[in-house]
Amino acid sequence: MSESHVARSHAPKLGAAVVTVTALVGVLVSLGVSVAVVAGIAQVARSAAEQLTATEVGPVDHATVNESMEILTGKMDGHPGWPRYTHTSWTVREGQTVVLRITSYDDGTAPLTGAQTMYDRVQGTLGGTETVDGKPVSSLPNADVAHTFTVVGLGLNLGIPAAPTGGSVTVVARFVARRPGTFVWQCYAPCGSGPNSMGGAMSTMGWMEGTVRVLP
Ligand SMILES: [Cu+2]
Repeated sequence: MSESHVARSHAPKLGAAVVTVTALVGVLVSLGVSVAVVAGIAQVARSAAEQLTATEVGPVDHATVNESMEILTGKMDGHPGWPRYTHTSWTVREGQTVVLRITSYDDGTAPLTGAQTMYDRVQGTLGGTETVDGKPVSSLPNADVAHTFTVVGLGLNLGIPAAPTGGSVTVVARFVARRPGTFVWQCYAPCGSGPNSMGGAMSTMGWMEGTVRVLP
């Protein structure tokens, strides 16, 4: 059962509570209880209702949340030939604007091949762009691609270019998680080992794949 369903199913109860308080206030006033005391009771009832709402429905979304990932080289993570994303699993709320910052230290390229060349285009972000070291782009030259951050279930695709040797490159993108669920993200650039460079890090959870959880 989704949380929004929980919230909805509690709404009538909350409404009933407010009606009850209003009725009670009317009775107390007619009994001659001071207006100040009645106002106090109403205030307590209201803040209890607000607390209930805050606990059960959760914070109102449309807020902006920040998520930061890094891409380490195989040398940096102790597994030569195995580049790795950090912070591979994270959770946001449906409707939140996510500012995703990916800093890569990997200077190797892994140009996309075949049908996967479509992943050199930025997709699913606000404005259809990402920034690369502050410069907005809507796609990357395929030869520059080192990794992608691709969440098929959310229609999101970011390209990560190779970093300058000994330095880093930072990609920032904004997107709204519009569907609740748990979505696997993957890198689609052939940055792994073995046949077609699709083994090793490319096929290992916590290296070039992970999950994005979107709470309803
Ligand atoms: Cu990769």
